[in-house]
Amino acid sequence: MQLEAYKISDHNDKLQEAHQRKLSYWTEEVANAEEVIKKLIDFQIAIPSWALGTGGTRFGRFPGGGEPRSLEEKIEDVGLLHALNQSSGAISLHIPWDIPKDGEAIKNLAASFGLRFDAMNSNTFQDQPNQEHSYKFGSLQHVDRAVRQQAIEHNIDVIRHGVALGSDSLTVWLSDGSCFPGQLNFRKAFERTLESLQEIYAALPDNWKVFVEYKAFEPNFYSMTVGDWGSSLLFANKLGPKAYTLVDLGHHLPNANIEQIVSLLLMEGKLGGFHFNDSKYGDDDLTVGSIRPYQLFLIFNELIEGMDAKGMNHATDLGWMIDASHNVKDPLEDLLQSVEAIQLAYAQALLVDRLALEEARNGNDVVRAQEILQEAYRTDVRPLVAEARRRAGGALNPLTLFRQLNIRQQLIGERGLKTIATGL
Ligand code: AOS
Ligand code: ZN
Ligand code: ZN
Repeated sequence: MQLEAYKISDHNDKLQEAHQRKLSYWTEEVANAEEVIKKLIDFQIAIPSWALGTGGTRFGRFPGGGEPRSLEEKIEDVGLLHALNQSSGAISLHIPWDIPKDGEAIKNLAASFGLRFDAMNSNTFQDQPNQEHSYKFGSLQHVDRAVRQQAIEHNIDVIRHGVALGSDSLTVWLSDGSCFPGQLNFRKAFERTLESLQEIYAALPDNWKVFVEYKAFEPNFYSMTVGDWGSSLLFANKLGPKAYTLVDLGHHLPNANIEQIVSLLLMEGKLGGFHFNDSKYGDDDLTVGSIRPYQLFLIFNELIEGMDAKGMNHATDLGWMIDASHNVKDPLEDLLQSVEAIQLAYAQALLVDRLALEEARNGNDVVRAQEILQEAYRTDVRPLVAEARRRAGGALNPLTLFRQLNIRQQLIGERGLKTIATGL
């Protein structure tokens, strides 16, 4: 389904007066409000194709209704999100879950919704029907050359699909590792993985990047071959200038200082992209900003500081993606919340008085430094984010409009109550 523009303008007209009242504080009192609005308009967050259906755990899955049954319907769903918030202008595909039958047609369909293709994701963590070799004991790290070769070829295939769609990056997340002490020679597993990644790297087109995603545990519970930012950075450095580290917020051991990791990776020019989500215990894939919003703000604070120090473009120089799994919420509602949470943290971080912060640091004024950060974090930037959406043609309140228009019920009407999207 397509969302007609008049539905958004009707909604905005009804909310305009109240919105204008809240916004006037910004436009009248705050010097850089216009700049923040412009940056928010440019900032797009890619939606993962695998988050459009209901997720599950190994204990079960409770599907919702009207889930997308095909790649075309996934694109349609992201198109709906983008129409509502004008900030979800890209989709990230996972192969083989999303193999396009006709690349050109899929590209055109996405373009008709104003969408482009963000990073392509390979999958060597599951066995597919008719697959010759199993990934039970790893893929790029496997002791058997034939298994490694199969996984390498799969990644190269994913690049090919991405080229046809106009994507320019590949995310490699490996579940490779070991479950028990003694199972694996860590050094040899690293070396085999590096060799395999080098073959994939060699197949990258000139303008492409490869993102090496790390994860502390799961599905392997004793060691992960790309287990932390240190090992990911080692791989990225050894591979070359087109290789970067990808930070998934849920992939750290408890209480890791992710903002510091981000700062150092940017310093090294090796931060490539993000998977946004939130967690309480592990890779919980909860809605970004729902558990630790202050941490999210601190991460954005370092992102802006580090990107500005390198003259990077906030909107285009890193891959911004969501990676979440919605077990109990409507996936589309959750994704609207996620995008908003990211925009709020970004806007708050743009408000940080960086000169004053530097001055406080140089004077060892710890209290003032904390106050400067918290001043920005405690500011209600929702009117700014809403204004950016309105100016771009989106809804002042996307979630409210999604519900008022009964979009989920309409999707159920079109697709049925018992549909299952491909993915986890
Ligand atoms: C797995 O934990 C990772 O976050 C990957 O990014 C993975 O490819 C994605 O979550 C889909 O399963
Ligand atoms: Zn991820
Ligand atoms: Zn994950």
